[in-house]
Amino acid sequence: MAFNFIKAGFQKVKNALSKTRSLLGSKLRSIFSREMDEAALEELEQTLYEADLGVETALALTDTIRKAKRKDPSLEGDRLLELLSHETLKYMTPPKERVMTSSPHVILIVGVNGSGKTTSVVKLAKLYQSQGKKVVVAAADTYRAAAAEQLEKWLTKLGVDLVRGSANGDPASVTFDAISAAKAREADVVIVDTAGRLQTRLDLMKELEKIRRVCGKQVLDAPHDTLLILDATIGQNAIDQAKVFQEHTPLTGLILTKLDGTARGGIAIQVQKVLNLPIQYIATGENWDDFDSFDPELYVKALFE
Ligand SMILES: Nc1nc2c(ncn2[C@@H]2O[C@H](COP(=O)(O)OP(=O)(O)OP(=O)(O)O)[C@@H](O)[C@H]2O)c(=O)[nH]1
Ligand SMILES: [Mg+2]
Repeated sequence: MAFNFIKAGFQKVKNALSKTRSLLGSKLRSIFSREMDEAALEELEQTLYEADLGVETALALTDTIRKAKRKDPSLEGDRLLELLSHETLKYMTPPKERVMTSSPHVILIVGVNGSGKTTSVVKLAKLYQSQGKKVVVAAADTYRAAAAEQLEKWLTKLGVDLVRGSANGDPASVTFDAISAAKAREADVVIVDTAGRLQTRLDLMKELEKIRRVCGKQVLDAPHDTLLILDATIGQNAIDQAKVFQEHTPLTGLILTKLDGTARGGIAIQVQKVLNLPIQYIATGENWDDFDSFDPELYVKALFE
């Protein structure tokens, strides 16, 4: 049973990463099937770089292979590829185990426009619901009327409660109302969907601060999680965005979205190394079920196999 579950999870990650796998995986197989000379090592470094693992990581990993081969020239491709996976895993942070001690547990979802916040809110609500948790969602993106409607449509289908405010209302007050409702209904989790904001807009960053303060007034230590949504298809930009968000808002983790749409899935590795934040979830498609807890081991295996 457990084994089948792991196998199914692995298959899903593999499918989602098919674009990365066809680029990275096939190149790696070709490199590691040849004699590992300096030309092959250079190609390895270039390939890792192209898959968005980052310059430093690409260099460091290549150097590890170079040294291993120098130490033991009889090492074959399979063993070297295994070593590469093993070393890559060292850059990954497993997601934080979340023990929900507060009632309700408040999760704030932030990110730039179009990164996949609202979609991820719905997927996350479904995930918690499937674990038997009562969820309330706050439609704190009050800038676009369509935002709350999009949430309402999906959450009604799921049977998850949504708290909406008036159009152009104050996102902090919607958040306040949603947490009040969650307390009254004895909900376990509140997920707050916020408007897309460019990390360079100071006024919008201040607005986030206000939303956070309101959460803290309602529930001790809330928001318990502040998850930044990063679109994997924008590569290096995602990292730059995250750095600026991190300066303004304390983040607890990341959700990496649209992994199905990129051949540069190595970004997951670079993101963790540079930002020192765990990836909590990955989104791998537009369907509700294209969403999973991040498993570094499965991820690396899917990348390199
Ligand atoms: N292929 C793919 N598409 C996704 C994924 N996540 C989100 N999308 C799509 O990306 C688009 C934007 O998603 P939203 O969830 O509306 O993004 P948002 O961050 O809420 O956008 P704003 O509220 O406008 O800032 C939609 O067309 C989604 O279907 C994913 O993991 N894979
Ligand atoms: Mg949205």
